[in-house]
Amino acid sequence: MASTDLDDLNKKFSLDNHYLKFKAGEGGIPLVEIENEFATAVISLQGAHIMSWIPGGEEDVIWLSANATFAMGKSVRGGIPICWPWFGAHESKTRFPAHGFARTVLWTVKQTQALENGETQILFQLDTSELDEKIQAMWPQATLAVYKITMGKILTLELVTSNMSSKALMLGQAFHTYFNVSDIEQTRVTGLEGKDYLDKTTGFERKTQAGPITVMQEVDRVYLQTADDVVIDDVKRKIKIEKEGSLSTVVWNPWQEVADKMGDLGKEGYRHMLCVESANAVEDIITIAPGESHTLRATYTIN
Ligand code: TA6
Repeated sequence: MASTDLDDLNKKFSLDNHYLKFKAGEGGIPLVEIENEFATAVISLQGAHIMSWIPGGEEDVIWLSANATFAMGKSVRGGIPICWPWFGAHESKTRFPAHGFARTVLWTVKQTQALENGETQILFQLDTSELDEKIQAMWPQATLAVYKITMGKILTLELVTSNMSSKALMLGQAFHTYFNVSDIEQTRVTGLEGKDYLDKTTGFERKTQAGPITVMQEVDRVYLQTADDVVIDDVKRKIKIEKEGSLSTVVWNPWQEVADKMGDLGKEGYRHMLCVESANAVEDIITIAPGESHTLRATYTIN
């Protein structure tokens, strides 16, 4: 079961030579602050949701809305939400929450470690058989997620999903990362040229990407069969996204009108965020046999 006892968490998991402290965050939700010689990070225990990652000398790589609300059971606008065990709308039950339930439940901290190379590692776990009845009613299939975050000059995310049940598991998932960009109109995403995508803004029409991605209006796309690395080319810096175990790449910016309706994105928020998500979605969802696992891995590098 996920502990929210801060004294207990600090006693068990604080590290001698790296700063790592559990605190009460907004809305009373526990978070952990981490600092090492390379970077700082803030991670909420609800959703194992990374809120900030600042490598030395950089602005935050992760965008978090100034209008985000923090409450138990509510998703947060910004950061790195984990969409799991389905992506987007549930395939048959429209009343089920979008993007699954992993982002709105507390995850259990299993381990922290100061690595020899100076990076800090933290391990979270979510065991669906320990979740409340409401969630188990939506997802009766015993499933285990283990999420390892390695934080330094590079950020590495690794999510291992294990099927603990006796029938095949269909998994949709994403690191729904909100990247902080200085000016959306001058931002380019490269690496997906010539790839097919489903355009959610035109009823999931299938289209082909011509040239780098630019964002001058609402963009909501699932690029299919894309194991490729992508680069977000911001005027100030380049963010390289490398991934494994991910066949879809989602690119999303709601633009002004949709953002205004959402309410928690802030007035000018859409100008400074871009979601580029390492995912397995729609046609690329993963089948995991009983007793087997799947690993989704992404690394973010700045230059
Ligand atoms: O990943 C893109 C997307 O699925 C969009 O369609 C958009 O609605 C976004 O995620 C945000 O979803 P949320 O449930 O966090 O409001």
